[in-house]
Amino acid sequence: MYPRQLSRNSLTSLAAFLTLAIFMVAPSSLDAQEVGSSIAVRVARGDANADGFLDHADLRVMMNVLLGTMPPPVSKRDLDVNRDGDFNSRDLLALTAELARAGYARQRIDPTLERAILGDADDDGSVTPEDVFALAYAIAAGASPAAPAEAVDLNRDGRVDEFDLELLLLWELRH
Ligand SMILES: [Ca+2]
Ligand SMILES: [Ca+2]
Ligand SMILES: [Ca+2]
Repeated sequence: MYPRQLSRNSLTSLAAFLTLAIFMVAPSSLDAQEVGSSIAVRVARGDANADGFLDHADLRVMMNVLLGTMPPPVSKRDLDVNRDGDFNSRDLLALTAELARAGYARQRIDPTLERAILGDADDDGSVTPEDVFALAYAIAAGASPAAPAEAVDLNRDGRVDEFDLELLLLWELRH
């Protein structure tokens, strides 16, 4: 979904644009030390429509995301039902099996507590310039990045938006 190789030039251009943007909005507050630190996150595997339940509606959402007819409404972690670090047709099969195991009854989700790294938007285990791009692409596409929302909501206002992107970029520029 994202370009695998990102040039220095495109990062510099994005940095210049966002630095300008930062001067045009009220600065958000963030203890920049926190970016890169490990935090606990709630992950709801398979609850693709984020309604707190596992059922056929989630299968439909996952199928549409796989077909590219809708952006992922939740974090890729939430879609990674078989926990292999990726989201693909195997997760659709894993969710189908899970629904069958429960006799196709609607199940309430009990999210498992997992760890994530603050600012690691592409969820690869470290905070790098590629995370700025991953977050920028996700916000522009109206989709969720690979990381759980708690890991990229850097100003903790309950939304993942351009303010969080600015904070991540500022952190990247300082490191
Ligand atoms: Ca659901
Ligand atoms: Ca998977
Ligand atoms: Ca936010």
